[in-house]
Amino acid sequence: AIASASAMDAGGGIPRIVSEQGRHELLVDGKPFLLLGAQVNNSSNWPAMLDQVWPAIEKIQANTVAVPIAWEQIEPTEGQFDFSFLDTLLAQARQHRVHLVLLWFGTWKNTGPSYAPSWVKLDNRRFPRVQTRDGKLLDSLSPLAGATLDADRTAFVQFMTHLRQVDGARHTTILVQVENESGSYGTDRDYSSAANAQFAAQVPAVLLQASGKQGGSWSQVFGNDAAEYFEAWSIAHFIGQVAAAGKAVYPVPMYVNSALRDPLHPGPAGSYPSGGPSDNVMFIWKAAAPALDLLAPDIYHSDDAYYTAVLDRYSKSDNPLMVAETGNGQPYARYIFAALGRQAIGFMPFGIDYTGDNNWPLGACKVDADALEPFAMNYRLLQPLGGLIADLSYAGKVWGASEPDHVHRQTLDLGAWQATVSYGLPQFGSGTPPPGNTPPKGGVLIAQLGKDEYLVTGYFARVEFAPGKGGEHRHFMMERVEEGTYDSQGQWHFLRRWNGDQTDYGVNFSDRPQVLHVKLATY
Ligand code: N0T
Repeated sequence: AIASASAMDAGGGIPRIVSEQGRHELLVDGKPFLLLGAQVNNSSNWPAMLDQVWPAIEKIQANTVAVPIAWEQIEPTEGQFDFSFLDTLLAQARQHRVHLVLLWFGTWKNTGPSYAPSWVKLDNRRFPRVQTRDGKLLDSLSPLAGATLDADRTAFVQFMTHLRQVDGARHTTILVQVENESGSYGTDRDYSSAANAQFAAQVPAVLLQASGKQGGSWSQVFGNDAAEYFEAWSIAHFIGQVAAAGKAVYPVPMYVNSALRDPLHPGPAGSYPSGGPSDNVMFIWKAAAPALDLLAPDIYHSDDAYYTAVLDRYSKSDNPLMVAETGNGQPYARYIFAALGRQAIGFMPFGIDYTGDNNWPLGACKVDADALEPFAMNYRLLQPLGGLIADLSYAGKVWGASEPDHVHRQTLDLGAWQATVSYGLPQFGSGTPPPGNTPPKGGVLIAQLGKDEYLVTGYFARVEFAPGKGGEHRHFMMERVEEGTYDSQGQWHFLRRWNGDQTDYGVNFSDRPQVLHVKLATY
């Protein structure tokens, strides 16, 4: 007998992102889900490579793996589709009990069409490229070419149709990324004659409304920003239509990723991919591409000021934060705590497999078990707490801190209480200023469980509590500190109480995956 679709259904409906009061949550099979992910290298999207993927995924203990699905791979000849890799990938992901994020490498892959089939990327007449101001051809397809949109959208719809058929009842796939790092390097916009004509025309009403501007041409409305805003609108409109057509078939959450502009010292558009979802044009993407659930950063600078500024820019009431890519080197691992403290629904280091490929200096120069251990530690600690953290985050009750490069003490304002986080101190004794860890690697996560009661966890850090604003005059104590574990049902199991040397100098986290319930009080 053939199992009916409903008998196979994992329940809870298609994965989705819900938002309320400017906060967000990812639901998988109806349950809150914290995406602890890993993205494979670009060329690991072939069946023969998967044997070198799974050991790395097991090592890092990711619950989700992001893998490219390339246009050239599914439609090598126009109109003829081949989903054999997707089928193999789904079967193996299920065997390994992980979810998938599928990355649609189509018109844009790091701004270029390298993943488009030859019949696309060799036919510049049918699928024109972006032109610079002085007529130079860039290796980036124009977002204004209707033929390109049609071809990409057709392929994407075939992909989503197949995905619904093979995964619609199982929900192994929880997110789809539409294109990869769109935009163009080396120009602020397309200067082809088609583009120039549209640039001289009126700014679309939806965008005027979103930006609170009076009508006019792009230059009239947006002045010096006009070229970049026009390009962002054009690309977002293209990708938004691809996403919408895919969602009409199978509405899993969809997102785009950004090759960032420096949040603190942005150069001119074109030094970063102009028109991509950089932080300054997020409002344009929101208006032009409502089918996208979120815009996500790819963070390859480990400097803490840069990293946390990016997290702030992409964590918004209208944009759930998800770190779509980050370096797989040691300095990046700790930032999962800062990301979760800013309501992240997911975190994915890039280049996680044992193919021998690496992207040094963006990530580790050798991707092996030792390199992955800092990420594995985090996932080991956080995986059992995932659903709880996702839920408490949705209620606005999660705080996080990652060790900065040169500052060794931070405070977190929890409202009624404040937490001071120090790095590099021994477990025992007080009075010395924290020297920081060498290299920086500390992180702390705090979640409110009830009145005066908090879940506290982390690595390589000391946490000390005190009354919050207005309560400074009161005598403080930790009434009770329990260490325990969460089982797969989210049930808390008491292990022991911490007291004496283990609480006299705050609570001190080492390299052990320890989870505390801390009850705070005054007398
Ligand atoms: C990323 C990845 C992959 C510090 C790089 C980052 C991935 C793509 N691109 O390994 O190619 O598919 O999304 C671009 C970073 C630019 C340089 C940052 C300077």
